[in-house]
Amino acid sequence: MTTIIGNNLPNIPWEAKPAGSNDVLWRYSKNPIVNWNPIPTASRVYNSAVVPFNGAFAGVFRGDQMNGRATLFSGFSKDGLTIELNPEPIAWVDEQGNSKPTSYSYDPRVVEIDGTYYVTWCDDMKGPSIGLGMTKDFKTFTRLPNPLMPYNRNGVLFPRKINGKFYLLSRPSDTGHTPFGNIFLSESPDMVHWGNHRFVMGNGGQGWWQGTKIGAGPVPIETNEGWLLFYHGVSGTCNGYVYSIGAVLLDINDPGKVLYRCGNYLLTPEKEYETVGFVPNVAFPCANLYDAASGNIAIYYGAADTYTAVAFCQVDEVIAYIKKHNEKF
Ligand code: BMA
Repeated sequence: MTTIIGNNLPNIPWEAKPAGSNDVLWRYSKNPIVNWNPIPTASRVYNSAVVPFNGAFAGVFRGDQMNGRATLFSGFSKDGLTIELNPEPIAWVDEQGNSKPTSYSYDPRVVEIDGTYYVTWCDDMKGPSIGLGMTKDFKTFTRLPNPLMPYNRNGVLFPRKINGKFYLLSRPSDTGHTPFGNIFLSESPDMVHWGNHRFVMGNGGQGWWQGTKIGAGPVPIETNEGWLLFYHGVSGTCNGYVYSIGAVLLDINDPGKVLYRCGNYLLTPEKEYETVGFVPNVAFPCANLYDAASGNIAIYYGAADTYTAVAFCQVDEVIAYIKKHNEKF
């Protein structure tokens, strides 16, 4: 039996699989949870990073402002489904407390490590790069040194040190809508100096849904079988990119090692809120919540670069599915 190694959080969003459904990852029936123009300062809030906070939930959210530029907003939620967004973008400070704004910022991930919430995002460092910051209260946000050189996106930290080091997944890129992309791993003793960079996994295989590029999604979930990582895979159709959600199991002590990788996607754009919007055909996962006792997992994903949506799965079932459809790349 697969078990999640982590906290029991019976209050995470959850909905049982609809009768008759064959989905391993099934959508929340009331999707989307964030609609067009949720706050006066952002027309679309979608790639969203929600975490447990003080018995409820908090998060960092990508919001596209009225000038079209992406920035990050904080927010809180009692139930993980109704999000109260702060209409003022996050006002980053440096470690001395001086204002240190970003020029643009998008695709946040948030992870709690030893009582500190670390935020990673796509930051502008003369081009896209990984931004790193921290908060304790989701009110004051402090920037830390950019961990990697440009150009890079989809920085995702592991939720604890492994062999005494912090671990960061990332996806080196170019300056635009990168037509390639593999997932790499870096490690650090102190969140400042990153090295021992390694290739983890690449695009391609038999799965056309991940033929063009891939990028890590939510923070990996620790299980007794390995790290469960959901990620996005992109196919390049004649009508543009299509973003689907896939999953892989990484070795617990050496997360650069792939144990099982699912050849099938778990969710691909299908519903109207995924196929119609600012950028059609995008399902982009940025966060997951879990309850260790029940094995229930809720995934937050951006839909069509317009909406925030939620989907559910069960750890046993999803890992069995990954193994069943394991593909050697
Ligand atoms: C990526 C990022 C994401 C976005 C996706 C699909 O490059 O910009 O924020 O969801 O493209 O447009």
